[in-house]
Amino acid sequence: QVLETDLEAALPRREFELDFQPIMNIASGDIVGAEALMRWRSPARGLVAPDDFIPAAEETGLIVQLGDWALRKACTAAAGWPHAMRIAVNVSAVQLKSGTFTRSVISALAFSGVPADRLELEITETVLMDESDTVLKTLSQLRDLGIRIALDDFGTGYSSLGYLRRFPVDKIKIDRSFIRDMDNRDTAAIVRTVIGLGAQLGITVTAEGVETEAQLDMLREAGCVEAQGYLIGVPSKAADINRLLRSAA
Ligand code: G
Ligand code: G
Ligand code: G
Ligand code: MN
Ligand code: NA
Repeated sequence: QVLETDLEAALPRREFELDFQPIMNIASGDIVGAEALMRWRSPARGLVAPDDFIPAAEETGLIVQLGDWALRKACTAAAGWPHAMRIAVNVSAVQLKSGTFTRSVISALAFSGVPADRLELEITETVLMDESDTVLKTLSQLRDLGIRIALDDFGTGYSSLGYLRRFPVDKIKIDRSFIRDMDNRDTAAIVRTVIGLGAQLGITVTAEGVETEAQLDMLREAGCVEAQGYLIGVPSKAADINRLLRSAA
């Protein structure tokens, strides 16, 4: 069976799930929110990771519907969290180009009752590489609503610095490949430089893929604001993250 065909059927069959991974403020040690991560529980294929189905969903356009579902689901989950906790949701370039995305976001916030300033949308550089005015206009509208925009997988794309000038973001998430190799002197220097850049620009920097105390110590010394990764917490079911956030508040 072709992946695309299975994917189309998966949405009405309710085969998609969201897991949530906690994000920690390094200085205080407080959990400040969580990122929603999509999974596809396919009867034929087992549990499918987003890297293996998001590209196909983008090609067929299904990502627009699927993304709307994820946004609504994530905001609904966050509505039950303590009030300071933020919810981060990944957004595809295809969603931003659809021209209906701002409406979807407003609808998800209204439906869930979550205030705009608790929602963070994670985009990648490919989103900003797009020349289309729709994308930049949509991002500006979202920011005007008080929603935060995070640049995901930072450092893995092209000319990251140019995009920072092209569109003002609220947060940079340093890709986990850099954190993994931080015992390398040059990689550590790059990480420290990005953290310094964030501080200079007034942009929150989050380190992804933090797995060891040694990595966390280096990030703390460098002044990194937030950390996410297996050391802080693995992606978990809504009920488990709810419990964690409540005990953390
Ligand atoms: O039951 P649940 O809270 O998961 O559903 C929330 C809404 O999202 C329902 O109205 C459901 O029809 C819709 N929905 C669409 N696709 C999916 C999916 O893949 N999984 C789940 N759980 N709900 C989906
Ligand atoms: O959870 P995992 O490490 O397998 O996620 C891999 C990548 O898939 C993440 O880096 C993220 O960018 C992407 N991803 C996860 N959930 C979503 C989602 O809901 N929408 C989009 N567009 N991408 C997602
Ligand atoms: O949005 P993004 O592509 O950055 O999604 C984060 C991905 O990284 C998710 O698929 C998640 O499962 C994965 N991840 C989260 N924490 C860790 C970690 O500490 N180590 C590794 N190797 N992967 C992680
Ligand atoms: Mn992400
Ligand atoms: Na990332």
